[in-house]
Amino acid sequence: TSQHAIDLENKYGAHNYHPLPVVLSKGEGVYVWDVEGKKYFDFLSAYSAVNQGHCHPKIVGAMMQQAQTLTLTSRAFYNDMLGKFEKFASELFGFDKLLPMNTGAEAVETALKIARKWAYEVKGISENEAQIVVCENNFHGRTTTIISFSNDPVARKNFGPYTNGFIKIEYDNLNALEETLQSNANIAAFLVEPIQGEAGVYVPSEGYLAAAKELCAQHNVLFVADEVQTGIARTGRMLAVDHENVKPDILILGKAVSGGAYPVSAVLANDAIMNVIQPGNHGSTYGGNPIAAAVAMAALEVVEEEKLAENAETLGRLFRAELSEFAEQNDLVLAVRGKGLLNAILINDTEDSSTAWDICMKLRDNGLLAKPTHGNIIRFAPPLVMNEAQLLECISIIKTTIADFKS
Ligand code: IF1
Repeated sequence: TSQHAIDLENKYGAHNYHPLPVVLSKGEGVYVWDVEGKKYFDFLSAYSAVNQGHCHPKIVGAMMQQAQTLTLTSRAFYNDMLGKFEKFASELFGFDKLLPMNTGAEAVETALKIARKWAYEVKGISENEAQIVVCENNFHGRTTTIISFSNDPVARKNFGPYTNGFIKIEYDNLNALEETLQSNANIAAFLVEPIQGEAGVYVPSEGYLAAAKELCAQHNVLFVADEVQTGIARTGRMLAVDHENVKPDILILGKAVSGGAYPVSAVLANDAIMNVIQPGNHGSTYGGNPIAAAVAMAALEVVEEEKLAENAETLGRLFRAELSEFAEQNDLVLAVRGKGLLNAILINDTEDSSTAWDICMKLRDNGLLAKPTHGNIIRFAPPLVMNEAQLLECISIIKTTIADFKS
């Protein structure tokens, strides 16, 4: 039963999460089922890892075939799948080279290392002086270096001493970026999320990313886009930076690169940057393994074959139109915001309230799974394989649940 599974995790698992009390045992497309057999719409998609839908047959098929053939060689030897994946993804995203890792945080770490090495060896910054500009309220993962430049006390506190070399500026503030780049000659890179996920699906002003990229170019600073959550069609384009025709100097991908089937992440850059990495500088036992390569190629093909970016764009517009209209008549919902199928609603309560959580519990009872980010924001991010009829059913569940909600 559900309770048994929850008890097991509570007793034997570290308490590093606070899950919604639902125990899932099966998934297919936009649906998941709990151990009692109740069916739900998944409106989290494993934080946008499952953009292609649960257990996509093409992705699972590629994984099973590769799993029966060759799973891991380490990078001490070549394997016959990695190069194919590197070529496929480099051409798809328009870069010379790709460096494969496993998780999003590792890919962010990789990008930071590349940016620093580039700063010393190409830009000519003195040893140990390089700075990386990041944004307030960022989320880039949970390693010691990454939390060093987080400003979330829960993610950071008592994990010090912290890694140096980061300058924090306000997100969506071009003046702050320009002033920082002008006043400091030791800046290697600007690391940014095209939409801030954990901050509550915070979409920057139109033109921000393009102007930020231009400022970076003027100052010989690398523009590094963390598309771990926003990438792979989630926001209505293959990459969120595509909305502003921005080409990052370094692109960080994770999550849906594998469609949720396997941990795969990647960093892409052109030779002038990527070639600073030489044997021994960086790596990972599992990074670029044959299963990862086969799964990622299949997962990226699905995005193109099933036109998931176009679908996310169309359904996202429908979702926001319907929910903003609802927000006007309902006191509990203040606003809806987002891009493509990465959206959030703002609840009329304080950040430390439990209202968003309580609404998510009711949504669960009504067959839709979503998770709050902060006490007053609910993120809505279904798999991109959803169709219009399914989305309309979900919108109806969300409206009814909130209209009936009493705190
Ligand atoms: C958790 C948030 C989402 C990310 C960006 C790197 C990573 C992430 C932009 C690291 C990871 C996750 C991890 C997850 C919660 C989640 C999240 F709410 F915390 F912000 F998606 F919105 N860059 N995001 O969003 O990737 O190492 O996890 O593979 O449980 O911590 P990872």
